[in-house]
Amino acid sequence: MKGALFVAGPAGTGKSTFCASFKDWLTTNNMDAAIVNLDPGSEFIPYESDIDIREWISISDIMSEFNLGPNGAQIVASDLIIENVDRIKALLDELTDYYVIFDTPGQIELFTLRSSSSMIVDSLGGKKSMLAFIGDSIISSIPSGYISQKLMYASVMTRFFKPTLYIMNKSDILQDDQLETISQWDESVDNLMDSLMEEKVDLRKDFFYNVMNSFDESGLSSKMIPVSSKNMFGMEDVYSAMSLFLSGGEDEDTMYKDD
Ligand SMILES: Nc1nc2c(ncn2[C@@H]2O[C@H](COP(=O)(O)OP(=O)(O)O)[C@@H](O)[C@H]2O)c(=O)[nH]1
Ligand SMILES: [Mg+2]
Repeated sequence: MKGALFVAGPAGTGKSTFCASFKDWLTTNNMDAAIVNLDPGSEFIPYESDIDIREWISISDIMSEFNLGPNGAQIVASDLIIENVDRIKALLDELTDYYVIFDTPGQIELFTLRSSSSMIVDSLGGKKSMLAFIGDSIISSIPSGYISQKLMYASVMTRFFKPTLYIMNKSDILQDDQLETISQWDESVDNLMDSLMEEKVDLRKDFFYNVMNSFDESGLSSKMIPVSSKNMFGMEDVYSAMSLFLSGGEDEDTMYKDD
């Protein structure tokens, strides 16, 4: 495997669509790429998976076996993924020169909050693992939505402690001036705070200023990469950011150390 990209994010932001488009972009550019579907609960996926967890885990079987509703079954299913790791690894061993993209469960907490997930990432991707957080452009176009998603991104980083790209998907839905405003928020916390105060006039600013400023100061956070999985916009930027890490540009041993 050349690299392992685990794609996480809130429901409906376009994780699965991004997986499909990024694989297409890689193969169109003469690279070998494969998708592993790690979402046992997905009913429809917009790609042909190379490895699919649904071959071994079925939500409806879990519901009847454990007498659970769909939500409880999704939680049990996420924890059962770990039991199939050796099978998946055996199949991954055949994908020597491949970039492998892992699609994760629809609801972000099913992946981010389960302790089994970081074991899954470590055993399947090892040192070549990184994550892509997929945020939604429409949510990001309002300051409080932008901040909420950045905090979710931080929760993914906290849990996995791996290099994590911040991808803003569905940028095709926004007007150019909206995209420009969001990129100004990404560049400068002062710009973001000015807009936030306009949205929420009675807000105490210090907390948000300090939280958002810490992203910049720590250097841990990746700059936002605007993407459209619908029209392939931004895929090359995702590849460049991924390559930078894989080629040692972002050294995984030092990136998260406080030195
Ligand atoms: N306009 C637009 N829609 C998108 C894009 N990516 C995904 N979608 C749509 O968003 C919805 C949710 O996508 P899906 O990939 O299933 O999201 P997931 O739950 O995060 O895996 C679907 O209707 C997709 O067609 C995009 O870049 N642009
Ligand atoms: Mg999905």
